[in-house]
Amino acid sequence: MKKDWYLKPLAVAVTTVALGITAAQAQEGHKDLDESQGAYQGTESAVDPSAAKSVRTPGAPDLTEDEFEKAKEIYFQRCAGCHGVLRKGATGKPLTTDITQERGLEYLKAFITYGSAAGMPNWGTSGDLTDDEVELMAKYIMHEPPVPPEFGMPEMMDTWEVLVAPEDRPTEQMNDLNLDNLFSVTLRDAGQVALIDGGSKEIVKILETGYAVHISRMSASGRYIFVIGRDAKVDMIDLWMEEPSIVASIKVGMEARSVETSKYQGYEDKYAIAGAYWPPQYVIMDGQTLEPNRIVSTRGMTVDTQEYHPEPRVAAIVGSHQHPEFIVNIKETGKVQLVNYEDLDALSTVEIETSRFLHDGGWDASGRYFLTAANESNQIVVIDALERELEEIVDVGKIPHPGRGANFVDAEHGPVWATSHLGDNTISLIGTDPEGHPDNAWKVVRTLEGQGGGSLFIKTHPESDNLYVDTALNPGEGPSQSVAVFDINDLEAGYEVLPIAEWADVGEGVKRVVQPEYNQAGDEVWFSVWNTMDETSALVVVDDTTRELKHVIKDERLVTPTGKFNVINTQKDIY
Ligand code: DHE
Repeated sequence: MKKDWYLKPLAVAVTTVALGITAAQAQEGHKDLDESQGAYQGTESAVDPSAAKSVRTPGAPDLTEDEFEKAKEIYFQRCAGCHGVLRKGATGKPLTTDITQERGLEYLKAFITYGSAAGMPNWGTSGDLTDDEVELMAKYIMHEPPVPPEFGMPEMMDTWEVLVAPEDRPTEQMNDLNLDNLFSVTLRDAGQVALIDGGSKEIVKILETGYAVHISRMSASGRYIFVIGRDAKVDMIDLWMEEPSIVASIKVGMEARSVETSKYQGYEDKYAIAGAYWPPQYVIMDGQTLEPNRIVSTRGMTVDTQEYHPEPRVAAIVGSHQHPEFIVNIKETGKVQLVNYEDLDALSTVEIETSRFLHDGGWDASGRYFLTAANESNQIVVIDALERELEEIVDVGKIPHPGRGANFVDAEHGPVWATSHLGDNTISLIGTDPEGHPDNAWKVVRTLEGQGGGSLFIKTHPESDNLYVDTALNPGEGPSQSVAVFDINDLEAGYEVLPIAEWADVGEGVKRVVQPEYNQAGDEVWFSVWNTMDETSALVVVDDTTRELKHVIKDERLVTPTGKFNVINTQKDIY
């Protein structure tokens, strides 16, 4: 298999059709594929394939040890992100042996070769896998999945490092950086973050973090950046050091996506929490040293059929401002846990049944309601963090993917929170003001038409009149290399397209434009022009007032930039 798996846009198949289509249909290929979803492929799982034990399965074609090992590696690299390590399914359909053996080798080969009409990539016809590899994978998924080992306290303690003890850290900021306007930029395939000064646009420092680093989150104080890699490595960066530096690190599992700190008054930064995909668990740590304190498994029953799920992965986590608790999304079971951290020896948790396949989300403008995508359910779940209950489940477009969403005032409908979608071109605006606009609360009050499917992130800012929507995973070069921008005061006028990748002028490559992020003042919007590792990427800064190009940050160290996190906007949940 070509070793250029990272060249493909990172993503996870956002939907797959039931495995009910016939082999002939699969042979059809996916002519009507909404290719934005096809572009959204499983990224390499951070689970080390060699860690999983091999298991032989009756009813499956024989494989040599070497073949099984090779297939296992391909599966962890290409498939686990969608189908789960145990192949129970999530954003990708289940691939358990009762299904795969019933479908048979020829069907599976066709399905892997041609993909599906709604998101399973065409691994064969795209050239990603050779015919032999396709056959190998078809045979492999007819075997029982190997189960990676658990990762508990002993393993975590082995990885836990305090590089600078709290008592040895500065008591005041030792550099003259404007920390409020600093950006932490994910350099995904480099496994690094770049700290970039929002004023000078200079790279202040590049820090080594976890493998396929994913997101950055801020401490309540705004002093520390917490970065998590897909390998579940959490790095804590102290921005007050003479040079911002990593002061503590830990691995909380073998694969993870989310990290947060305690935000409730009196508990600010007392605790940190990280959520893992494998093993499915979250870990509460000391907020100053990352010392692991409590590990909680998320295995349990799904909200719909109440069936046991062995791999309910932890998706978005936010720190409540209403109670001393973390709000934890559990993807496959569809449960939101409110984890009260007042007494870690007697952890009290409210488990709210919502909708399956929870993913990302953010606060409404008041900071009371947490709106989060149940993306494979085409819904937005609204949690009332004050009353600690489910407020509403709102049907929206196909596969909502809001990032943290966008809060603004719709001239006609009042305060709204918006999400765009992976599976269609719509943008759903949900009323968020039950006091002032009770008739609009927790309903889609307006639906806008964007450039196309494949949208990952939407953003605005209290100082801005603009709403930016990316279409990073749209199959068309046009939409994937540009962004749409709406005038919040005239939404029905439609959008203007900004040719961001063209402005970056980086030459060849996929050049996906991803994730708008404002600066502190809210008068600049930064975009990543996310190219493949061996091509040139860039960050493009747009003047929010004129919507014109203001600056391009090009530097060979900017390898596959994706998420960008402005310190004050991330710290204060401004979006
Ligand atoms: Fe992300 C947020 C999971 C692929 C860039 N991503 C999140 C969150 C989750 C998640 C659960 C919310 C974290 C939180 O708020 O605590 N992401 C996943 C996946 O499972 C998925 C689909 C596939 C995978 O195998 O990882 C995936 N994500 C991607 C990408 O391919 C992206 C586009 C590029 C990259 O860097 O990997 C990507 N994800 C992001 C970004 C955020 C994010 C930039 C934070 C958005 C924000 O504004 O907070």
